[in-house]
Amino acid sequence: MRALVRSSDNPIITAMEVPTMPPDIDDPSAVFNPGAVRWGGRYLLMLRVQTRGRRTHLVMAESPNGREFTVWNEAVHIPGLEDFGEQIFHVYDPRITAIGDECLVMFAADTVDGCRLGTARTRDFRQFELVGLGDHPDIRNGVIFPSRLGDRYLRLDRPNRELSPGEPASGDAIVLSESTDLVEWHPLGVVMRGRPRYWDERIGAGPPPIRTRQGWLLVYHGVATHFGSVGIYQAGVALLDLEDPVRLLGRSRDNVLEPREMYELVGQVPNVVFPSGMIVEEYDAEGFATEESAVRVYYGAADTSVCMATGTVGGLLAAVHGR
Ligand code: BMA
Repeated sequence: MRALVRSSDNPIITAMEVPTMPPDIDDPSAVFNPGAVRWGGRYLLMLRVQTRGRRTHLVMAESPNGREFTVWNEAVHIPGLEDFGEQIFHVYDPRITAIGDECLVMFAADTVDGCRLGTARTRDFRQFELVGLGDHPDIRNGVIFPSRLGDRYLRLDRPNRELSPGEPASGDAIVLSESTDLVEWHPLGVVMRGRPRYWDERIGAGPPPIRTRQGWLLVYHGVATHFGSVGIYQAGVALLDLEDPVRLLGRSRDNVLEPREMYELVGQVPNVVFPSGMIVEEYDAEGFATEESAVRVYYGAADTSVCMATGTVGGLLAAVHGR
């Protein structure tokens, strides 16, 4: 049985639905890799919009039902990013975590010294406050857990390093880190590594993990790099210990979503499904996602459009154990 089933409306958002926002956004090339959250009774996505100049903008979209989205007509502005003292070329791949009465957005920021992970906070997705830009030399795929452990925030991240000579730096380990101020992060240990020669040789967290009674449910992406073509980006699932999330409890043997449809196989970067947002419909009174609950996973397809796949928490948990 498939743990995730594509929406028949895919792709649910294409570049054609992004309104013109002069002077920066006009007839953009692509929209993909969205962060997702249910907030204020609405489903919200933070889209990565790419223009013909290959410049990146973040733009919100909203929906009453998680399927039909309207893209806002103003781009996200995070004050303070422009005078950071170091040129930021792109801000992209935002992951959204609702925690307490606010949302934290963790985003990748490309600089001349590599990729950094920045954090912004918001309550309405109109006004943002920059919390900080971490100073790890090269890191990506940062996702903040939706609850704290005492006074510590937890996140999963993916340090980059040169894995093959001449190729862009990438990563093969998901690391658990902690912070009290969301600016300085300290690594606690490696949660999981890539599996050479299989579907997930290089890996990175997808959306922020979901709290279930069995553990933290994580959707992650894996890249198979051992083919002659470009890497194949797929999605899989893992389960981390609730009290000690550096402890991996299980991990799907196979992927649960891989490029198969034309909109995933062909585009700006072919052969990519990149899960970045996930919304769980139902939590019990103690804040655990119920196994019956529907799940919506939002993903970028071929770095070109936004797609959705659905399943249940129980179905994803079963896939962790390869059942
Ligand atoms: C990764 C990131 C993602 C992108 C993917 C496929 O390294 O840059 O933003 O979607 O590659 O190009």
